[in-house]
Parts: sequence; structure tokens; C-alpha cells
Amino acid sequence: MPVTITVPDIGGAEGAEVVEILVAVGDEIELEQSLIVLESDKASMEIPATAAGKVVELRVALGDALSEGDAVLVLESAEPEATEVTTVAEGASPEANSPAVEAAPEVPSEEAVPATSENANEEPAPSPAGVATQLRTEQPSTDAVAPSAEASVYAGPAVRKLAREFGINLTQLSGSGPKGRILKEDLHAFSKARMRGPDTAQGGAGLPTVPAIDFAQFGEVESHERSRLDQVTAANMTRSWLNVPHVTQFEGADITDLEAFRESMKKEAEARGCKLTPIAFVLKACAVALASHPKLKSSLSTDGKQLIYKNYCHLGMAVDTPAGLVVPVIRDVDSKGIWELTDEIREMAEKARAKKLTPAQMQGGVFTISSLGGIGGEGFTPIVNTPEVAILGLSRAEVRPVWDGNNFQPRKVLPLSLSYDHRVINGGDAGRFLTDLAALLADVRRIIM
Ligand code: CAO
Repeated sequence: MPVTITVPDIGGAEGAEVVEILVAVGDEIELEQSLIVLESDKASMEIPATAAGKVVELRVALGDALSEGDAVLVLESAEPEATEVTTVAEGASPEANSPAVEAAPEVPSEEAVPATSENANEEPAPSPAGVATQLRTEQPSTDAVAPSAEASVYAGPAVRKLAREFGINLTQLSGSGPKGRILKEDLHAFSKARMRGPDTAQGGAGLPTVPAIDFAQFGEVESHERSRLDQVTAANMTRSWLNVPHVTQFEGADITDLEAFRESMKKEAEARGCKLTPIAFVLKACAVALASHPKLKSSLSTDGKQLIYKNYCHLGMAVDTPAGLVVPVIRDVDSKGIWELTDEIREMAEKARAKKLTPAQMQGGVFTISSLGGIGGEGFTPIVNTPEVAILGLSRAEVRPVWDGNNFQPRKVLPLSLSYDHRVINGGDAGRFLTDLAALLADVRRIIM
């Protein structure tokens, strides 16, 4: 018997354009097979068959504008007349579909449940036998993209389903089908590219790979295996560099008085069997400054929605060792004196160089100090030791002519460079912290205030 398939409830869309006709006269089609694709200004929708049979007449042409109830085609079906049955178009929005479901009481209520975070990854329940009414809500992609962004992508339900299975965010693809429709082939090409590397998968927005070069063509070369530590450091640096928007702020701290004090303590230091270097004072001054600027020792939650403040002050100290860079953590710097810190700095540096640090001694830092003062250089831009949000670089202190308003005075200036995670720290935060830190170092008496 002839069955006319009509446009179902398409979420109230009027005059949706026919952008694809997926069947032809003479085709044998199955129940729920997609017949045509409609595109409204909000979504694309595949119109499924509400009965199986042979197409005897097409009632639509490309470019036609259709609304609910318009005829799509006529089937010669062996099944009883099915034109009375309401069908909800695939791809129509859940909200728009709800009234249609209310109007079809024979449908079990779970059919009408829109995708939520709880059910988002479940397949829609199969339609009960003999009931042609069907609601398929678009489920959120596994990627962190607003569902509305993906819903506006021009792709059919099968492609969307496949994209969800592959964890592909459809907004990252450009379709090769008519009018930019995303096809299964586009998904396959995208996932192949993604497996090859990030450069091609992002359509040029990812990282270009560095080409492999045979250096031996230019002269003699030697290849040395990198230490495990170097490889781990490389991975950590890359991760931080790629994830964290870095900014570096510079300041010169006048440590003339601090150096005079340190010199005056030299004999006492020798008597104690230690060497008093500037870094112990810098650690202590940082602890004091961080207490007034707790954001500088916070961390961002993984979803970026929370800032985690830490009520402790364990500071990391970069140590240069023959095996590579390590960062032991000095605990509770805020409650320790300069002598205690000096001992601990030496102990940690020795352990680091002897590869005797335990994992626990390298964990829990809230802020890192990297001192190249003993090596040299006027300044550098350290990389934030994520998930910390800031790191302080120290360069070689030098006597410089500093204008006091009347004359140039010879002052010893310690170059400070503060790199920070600009997702968390603003220039103002960094500037205030660094100014306060420089003031503390300029007059170490303030450290005990
Ligand atoms: N300006 C001028 N002189 C400085 C100075 C500075 N900012 N910092 C230290 N010095 C002096 C010290 O006073 C010492 O002088 P004397 O021998 O005349 O007393 C000399 O430089 C050597 O100091 P040091 O570097 O051995 O000792 P420290 O306590 O200052 O630092 C440590 C300890 C462990 C931080 C350091 O040895 C180290 O490993 N630094 C490298 C850190 C690093 O690699 N950072 C880069 C990380 S990113 O790649």
C-alpha cells in the first residue's frame, strides 16, 4: 500500500531547506533509513523513513523549503499505513522535541529524556517494536566545547555518533560534503591525521614538527644518550611552556646593605662550618613576600575554575647537577631562620648532586627559585614549574652606578626575573610582589617585621 512520508516535528523550524536527497525512485528503503537532509538556520536534520518499502515518488527537490507535515516521498509499503505516526527528526533540539513527545503518549518516558551529563554517553534506548516515534537528542561531545557549538555543525546523526565514539569535536573539522557537510570520510581523515601528530590534526593550528636533519652531511657528529633526568626535565619544560602563558617581570634589588651584613657574618659562618650566600636571604624574603601575596603561591585547578591557595610555604630551589636539573623543596621556609636555611640549602644541593634526594624531598613546592648568580649572566626568563604559578630567577649581582637624586652611588644590584602564569597572575600582582620583594632585600631588617 502507498505510504506518504512527511516531514516530522523539526523543532518548530519553518522552511528548512532540502540540502541532500539520500534516496531515489526505485530504491528499497528500510525503516528509519535517512531520506533527506534538511538544514535550518540552527541545525541540520536527517529525515528518517517511518516505514520500509520501495520509493515510488519523490515529492521534494534540492533547495525546497519544507516545514512539518510537508510530503517528502511516497513508498510502496507492505506494512500498514504509517503516515499518521509522528516522527521526531534526528538532530532537532531536545527542547524543541519535548512537546512532540508529550503528544505521543505511547512512547515510554525514557525515550524522551534529553542527554545529560549522566546519560550523555549512553546510546539512546531502542524504539520499542511497532512504535515509529523516536527521539534522538544530540549528546554533548567528549571535548570541552559547548554543545550549542557542535549542534550548529552541519553533520548527520551517524557522523555525530561516530565523532562521539572517537572523541572528536566536530567543530574542529571542515566538511567535504555538499555545503560543507561533514562526512564519515572527513572523520576518518581527521583521526588518521590526529594519530600522525598534532600538527596536521589541528588544521595547521597545532605544533609544526621539527624536521629530522642528518647533521653528518655537514661534518663529523657524535650522538650521546640523554640521561633520564634530562628527558623528564625536557618533558616538564615543554608541558609548562605549551600550557602556561608566560610573562616575565624584571627588577633590580639593591642588596648593598644585605651584602655588607653577609660580609659581617662571614667569620661566624665559617665558625659554623657553612657558607652564607645570598640565596638563603632570598628564600626567606620570598617567604615573607609570599605571605602578603598568596596568589603567587597558588595553583589553578585542572578545570581552571578554582584557585587553590596553600597555607604553607615550601619553596623549590633549582640545583644544577652533572646529571641534570633537579628541584629539591625546602619546607616551611617561613618558619626557619637564615642559619637553618643555609644548612638546608647546602644539604639539599649536596644530596641533589649525589642523586640522594628522595621523591618526597622534591614534592610539595609552592614557588621556585632558580639562582644562576654563582654562574653569571645579567638576566634570564625562567619557565614556571607548573602547577606552581610563578618562579623567581636570580642573576649575578653587580655593583652599578645608581642615581640617588644628587649623585651616582655605587650600589650592588641583584637582578630578579619573575616569570608567572598569566592565567592566574596579572601584571599588577607580579609588579607588587616583586617590588615588595626588592624592598625586603634592600633592607633585610624588614624580613623580621
Ligand atoms: N650574585 C653574585 N654572586 C652570587 C650570587 C648572585 N646572585 N649567588 C651566589 N653568588 C656567589 C656566592 O656568594 C658564591 O660566592 P663565593 O664562592 O665567593 O662565596 C658563589 O657565587 C657560588 O655560589 P653557589 O651558586 O655555589 O651557591 P648558592 O648558595 O648561591 O646557590 C645553588 C646554591 C644550589 C642554588 C646553586 O649552586 C645552583 O645549583 N645554581 C644553579 C641553579 C640552576 O641551574 N638554575 C637554572 C634552572 S633552569 O635551567
